[in-house]
Amino acid sequence: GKDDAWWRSAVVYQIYPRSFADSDGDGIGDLDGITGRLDHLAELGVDVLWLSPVYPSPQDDNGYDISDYQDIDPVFGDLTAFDRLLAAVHGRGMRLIMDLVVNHTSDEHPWFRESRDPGSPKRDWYWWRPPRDGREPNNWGSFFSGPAWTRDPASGAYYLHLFSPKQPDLNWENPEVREAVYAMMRWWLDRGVDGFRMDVINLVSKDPALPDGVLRGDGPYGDGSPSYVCGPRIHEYLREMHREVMARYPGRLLTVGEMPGVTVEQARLFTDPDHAELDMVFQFEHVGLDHGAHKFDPRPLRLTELKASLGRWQTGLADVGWNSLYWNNHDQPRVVSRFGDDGPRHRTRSATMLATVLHLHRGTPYVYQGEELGMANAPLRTIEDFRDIESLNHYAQALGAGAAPEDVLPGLRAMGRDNARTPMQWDASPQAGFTTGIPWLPVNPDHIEVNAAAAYADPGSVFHHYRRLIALRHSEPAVVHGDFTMLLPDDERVYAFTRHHEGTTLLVVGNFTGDTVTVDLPGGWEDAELLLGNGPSVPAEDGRTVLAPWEARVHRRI
Ligand code: ISL
Repeated sequence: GKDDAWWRSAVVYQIYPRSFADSDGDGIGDLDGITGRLDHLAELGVDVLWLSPVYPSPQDDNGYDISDYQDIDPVFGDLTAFDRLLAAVHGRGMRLIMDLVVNHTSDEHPWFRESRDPGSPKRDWYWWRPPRDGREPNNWGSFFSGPAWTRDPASGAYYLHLFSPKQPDLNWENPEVREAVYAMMRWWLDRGVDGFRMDVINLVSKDPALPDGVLRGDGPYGDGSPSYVCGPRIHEYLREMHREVMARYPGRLLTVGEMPGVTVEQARLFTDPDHAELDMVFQFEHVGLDHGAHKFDPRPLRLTELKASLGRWQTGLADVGWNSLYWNNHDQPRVVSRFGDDGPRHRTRSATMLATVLHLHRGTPYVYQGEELGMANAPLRTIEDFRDIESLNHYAQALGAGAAPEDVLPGLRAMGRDNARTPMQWDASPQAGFTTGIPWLPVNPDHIEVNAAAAYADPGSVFHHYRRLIALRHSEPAVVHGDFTMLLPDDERVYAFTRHHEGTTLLVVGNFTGDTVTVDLPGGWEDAELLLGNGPSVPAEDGRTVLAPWEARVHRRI
C-alpha cells in the first residue's frame, strides 16, 4: 500500500560535493572523494544520499547554474567516476538522488545561447520580453538582489531570471521545454539514480501576464511571488512529470520538491499519493521564524513559534501527504549556532537535543553534511571572507543604498550561506582531511576539536547520537508511523510531544535552553523506559521532571 513506501522509514544525507572530500588536491571536493568516504555514511546508517549539483556549470551559484544536464563538471570528475560512485552506493544498500535544477539553466547552456537569437526556435524556451518604457518589463526583484530582468544588447529584449543574471528562467509554458526536462530525467534514472531533489520546483509555473508586484520595504522592487509561487499550472506540470517520468519506475524513486513559500494546504496537494505528484516537499516556514524584515535582518527564535509552526505541518500532513524534516542544508546557517549553543560547554548537548527533537517528528529526516558532527557556523569577519553570490550581492546593494559595513556584516555572519559550505571536518590535520591542497573556502578552525575521527572515538559524540537516532527509526515503528501530539505549546523553554502507534507511545522532551528547567509532564511517564537520551539526566523532584541544560529524552511506554 501507499503507506509503506520505502522512503517513510528512510533518512537522507545531503552532500554538497564542493565541500565534502577532495581526492585530487585542487581544493574542491569531487565524486571520487565521496566514493572514498562511503564508510562514514554506511556507519551513520543513512539510506539515501542526495548530491547537490555536479553537472557542468560556470559555478556562478556553485552549480545551481547548469550548462549541460547530461554530463559531470570536470571539477567533480566525469561520468565514469559518477558510475563508480553510484555502483558503490548501491553496493552498500544505499540509494542516490540527484539535484534537478530546471526552473532555470545557466546563461551558458546551449539552449539559452540559441534563444538569444529572436528568430531561433528556442526563443520561446525562456521568458523574453520587450522593454517597457525603455526599462525592465515589470518591477520584480531577484532573490539575489537587483532586478529579475537583464537586457540582452543583441536584441534589446530582456530575459527573466528569478536568481542571478546567469540563471535565466525556463519557460515551462512551452511543451518542448517540459519534454526535454522529462527526457533528461529518464536518462539519469535509466543510468540508475533513484530520484531527485527538485530545486525551487514550485516556481516553474508563472502567470504569463507577468504583472507588477506590490512594492516591498523601501526598495525599488515589487514582490512577484504571487505570480510564480505555486503558479497557475504547477499541479498540472507535476502530474504530467509524474506520468511521463516517475510512473515508469514504480516503487523505486524518492522525489522531494524544494518549495519556498509553500503553504500546508498546497503541500497536502503536492504530496497526496492520490494526486501523483511528489513524495514530499521542503517547506521554509520554520527556517524563516528568525528572519526580520528580510533574512539578513535576523531576530531571536521564539520556541513557541517554532512549535506552532512545525506542529501545524505535523497536523496538516497527518492523514494525507508526508513531511520532510530538516534543520540544515547548503542555504541555511548551521543549526547548532542558530538554535543551539556552539560554545565548548554546550555544543554536543545542544546539537544532540536538536537532532533528537527533529528526528522524532513524523516525516523523513534530512541530515546535511557535518550536521552529524555538530559543525558550527564559519568565523566570517570581513566581506573578503564571503564567497556566496547572495551575500556578496546583498552587501553591495546595501552599501550602495548608504548602509555601513558594520551594519550589514552581522546579518551576513549570522545568516550567510557560506556558513554551511565550509569543508567537511574529517580530522584534526591542517585542512581537516578535506584536501591536500588549498580549500576553496577555509576550513573552520574548530576542526581541531570538531571532526569525524574524534567523533568515532567518543561514544558520547554528536555522530554516535545521530547513528542511534537513525537506528531507532529503523527499529521502532512508532517513529515512522506514529501519530503526533504536541504538548506544552505555550512553554518557551521545552519542546515536548508524543507519538503513538499500535499500543506504543513515545514521549519526546527537549530543553531548548542552557538552564536547568523543571517541567510538568502528563502523568504516567515516571517509570517509563528511557529509550534514548543525550547525556546524564537529573532525577525528578517531587514528581516534576527536571531537564539539564539542552537535555533531550525519548521515553517509551507499551
Ligand atoms: O537561501 C535562500 C535565499 O534566501 C533561498 O531563497 C534560496 O535561494 C531558495 O531556497 C532557493 O534555493 C535553491 O535555488 C537557488 C540556489 O541558489 C540554492 O542553493 C538552492 O537551494 C537557485 O538555484
